[in-house]
Amino acid sequence: LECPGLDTAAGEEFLQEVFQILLEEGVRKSTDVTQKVCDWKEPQELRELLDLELRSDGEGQERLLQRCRDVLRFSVRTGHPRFFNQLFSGLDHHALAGRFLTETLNTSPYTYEVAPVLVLMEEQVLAKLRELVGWSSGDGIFAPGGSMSNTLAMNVARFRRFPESRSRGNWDLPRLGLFASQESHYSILKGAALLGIGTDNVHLVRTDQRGKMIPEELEKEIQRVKAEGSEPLFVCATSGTTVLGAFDPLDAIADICTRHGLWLHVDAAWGGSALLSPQLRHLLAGIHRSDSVTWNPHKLLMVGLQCSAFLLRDSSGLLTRCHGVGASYLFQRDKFYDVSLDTGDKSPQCGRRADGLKLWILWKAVGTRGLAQRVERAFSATRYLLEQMKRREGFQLVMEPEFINLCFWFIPPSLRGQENSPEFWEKLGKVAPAIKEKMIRRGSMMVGYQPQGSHVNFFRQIITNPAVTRQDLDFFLDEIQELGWDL
Ligand code: ABU
Repeated sequence: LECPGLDTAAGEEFLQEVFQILLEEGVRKSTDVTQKVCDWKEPQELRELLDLELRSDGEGQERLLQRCRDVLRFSVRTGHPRFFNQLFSGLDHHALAGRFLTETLNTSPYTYEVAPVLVLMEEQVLAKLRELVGWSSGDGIFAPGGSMSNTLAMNVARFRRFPESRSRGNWDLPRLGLFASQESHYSILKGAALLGIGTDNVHLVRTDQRGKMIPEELEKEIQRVKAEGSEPLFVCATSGTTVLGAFDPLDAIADICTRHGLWLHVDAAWGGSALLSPQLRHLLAGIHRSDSVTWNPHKLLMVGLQCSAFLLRDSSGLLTRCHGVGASYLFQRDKFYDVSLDTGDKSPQCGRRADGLKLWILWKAVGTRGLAQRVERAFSATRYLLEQMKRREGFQLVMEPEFINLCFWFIPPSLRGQENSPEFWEKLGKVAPAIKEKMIRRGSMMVGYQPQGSHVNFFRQIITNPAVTRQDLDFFLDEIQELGWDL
């Protein structure tokens, strides 16, 4: 113990090298359109290439640096302008700086004393997001992803109606009813299971052709569930469904919730960022009438995984009353500063990532206007792609996009003209997986596909990265046509 057990000089030298690698391979090369999006390897080949075994002795610096390079080389380049696979993509340099800062600080924003800067930034960012929702006061906390934010909403809703359930559990509660659309995120089911409410008590409300919840169907479901003796509690409306990008009619749903005294949560994980744009915020008209909102800036705003805000209209301390336990070693009431800044008890987590910092620094860098432009650019890029798609042979839309989700089939020449044959749709359902396999093996681009309801597999193209240019979008269409031509 006479001297430190860490060689800080060697550590710093190592980090300097790692930063070079990060900048060159992780930032520059990963966002360079002339590079591949991915370098596909079969799992066993990749295991061997990575030499994953953990041994008794450590390795030297050169070997470790090579390992860092390998991580970057064999990982998918989600910052690449031709990565369209998820609702997140792209690499924002300011937000990445925020992520570096967060990692370096290595603290939890549960108390002001260990994270003074981060607590204040979180407070500021949450207040700005609430303001965009239309609330001048309220509460909130960052959660580890939209699924957890949605689950927090259900938990707080249950607590508000049945405060005693916190201590007594579910055993003497009535059978509760939760409502969300057929297109809602799967986290509503997961959350119901996790909270002991039960997936059977999630009632999936019918949607229209565009994937929007039908308010009359919600009303009917509520009546039906009541007649069966359950107690309706919570409605989750979705602003930007995962696949189709549908926005539920919030005002009509809010009317129903008011009439029945139900908690209205809006899962705006994907579509929330449209609130920044004066030309797109109408998609969420009525959101200010909700009780809570999930909004994931890591998606459309390119903040980096993960950054999910759970926003609450209540400003009476409901969040802390619902989740708080007041651990005496963290949340001492006799501290010398304003202990309302010890926000950790708003969350069921203890250790928590400081996800507000990267959004704060990005917001400082580009301003509210810059964030809005980011959303509008993604919207315009989708319109460009849509127009081009309509001019080309073989592309068939699942529906006209309302937002950024562009859903389509590619019909190879061998299937054209057979649209009325009984096997057409079955054969078409095999096209997207086949094209996807080819593009991944080639490493040229990545785009997601899925079946949905009665629709066989179709592509869901998502553009969130402002680095994407017209050339990338033309390339996208050329590549789909080329890869699908001889299927
Ligand atoms: N929360 C679901 C997002 C998954 C996707 O990127 O499609």
